[in-house]
This record gives sequence, C-alpha cells and structure tokens, in this order.
Amino acid sequence: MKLRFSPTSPYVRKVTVTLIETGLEDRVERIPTRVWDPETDIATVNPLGKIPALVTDDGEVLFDSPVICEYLDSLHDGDKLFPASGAPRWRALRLLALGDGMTDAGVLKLLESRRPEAFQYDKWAHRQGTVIGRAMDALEGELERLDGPLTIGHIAVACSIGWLDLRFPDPDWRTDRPGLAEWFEKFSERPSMTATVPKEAA
Ligand SMILES: N[C@@H](CCC(=O)N[C@@H](CS)C(=O)NCC(=O)O)C(=O)O
Repeated sequence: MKLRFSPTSPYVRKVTVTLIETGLEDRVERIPTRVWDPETDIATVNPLGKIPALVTDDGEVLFDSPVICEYLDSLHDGDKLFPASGAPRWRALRLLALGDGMTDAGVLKLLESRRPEAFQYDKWAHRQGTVIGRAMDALEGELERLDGPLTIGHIAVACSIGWLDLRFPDPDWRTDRPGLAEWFEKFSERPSMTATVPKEAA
C-alpha cells in the first residue's frame, strides 16, 4: 500500500497512529505530498486534492481519513478500533466525528489567517474558535467516554488536540478542562503518539 502524506496533517497522523496501533506500519510506503504546491500531482490520485490518500495493493484509492482508517482496521486480527456494532460503534464514530470536527474548524481558522489581510473575516475565524472551544467543553463533560478500550474516536481526539497545540499554542485551554488535559497528556505517551508528533516539513 502507498500512503500520500505530510508530516503535519492531523488527518494523516490519525492514519499513521492507526497503522502503528494495528501493527500494519511495515505494509505501507509513505509518499511525501505537498498539497498546497501548485505543481502537486495529488489530484491525479485523489480528485478532492487532499491527503491522506491510500493506494491499496489492489490499486484502489481510498480517502478520506475515516475511510482509510476503517479499511486498515479490516486488515488485522487484533482488537478493533472500529467496534462492529451497537452502542460501542456509535460512541466511537461520534467521538471520531467530534475529533475530526475540531480539526476541521481549526483548519478553517488557519486558512482564514493565511488569506491576504484584506480578505480575512475575523468573525469567521472567531466562529471556528468557538466551535473548537465548545467541542473541548463537551469532551470535558464526558470524560468517562475517553476511558475504555482504544477506538478510532480516541485517536481522532488526541490527533486533533496535538495539531491544535501546534497551530494555535494556547496553554489556557487546559485551565478550564483539566480532565481533558490530563487525558491528553497520558494518551500522548502511547508509542504510536510519540512516534508521530507533528513536525513542519524541512
Ligand atoms: N476530511 C478529510 C480532510 C483532509 C484534509 O483536509 N487534508 C488537508 C491536509 S491537512 C488537505 O489535503 N488540504 C488540501 C486542500 O484542502 O486542498 C480527511 O479526513 O481526510
């Protein structure tokens, strides 16, 4: 399999953490891809022009990150990151959506800040910041859902917070959400997380 990736993408990190947690890391060749480079060929692989994109051994191209992660989860015999059915499945998928939603809001905020100043709309950026804050408050209010067997939801939330810390360093978020902060510190000690800390490309 071939994975189109960049070292800072939180969506890619979710896939890489999934690869490590499922023991599939060695089955994937990683191909660095700069999606914002005008010369990028990513659209020849993924018509949406985004990473991550996974080319399977059958030549199928999978995107986006939740689809890739669920595909990878189908390839191993260990404990599943996507519970098969019932309440555990919906809880995991909801947590996945919450984590990815925080990331999506952060990406919108970041892209807004990268427009020429005259085209920036502060209210829009502020709205995204509010979304992130509300999602973190929701997580603080349901810490018990962050316990239990590892699921794709935990990975999505941790990769999102890790990326938000990189792009919008603000230790203050921890003050009002001490439980979430503690959970994140602990989760970040997993080998799959320490091996994938986001770094700016050289
Ligand atoms: N929902 C997608 C989001 C992927 C995404 O937005 N990736 C960013 C990199 S972090 C990208 O490729 N952006 C390029 C673009 O939007 O044109 C997923 O979960 O994979």
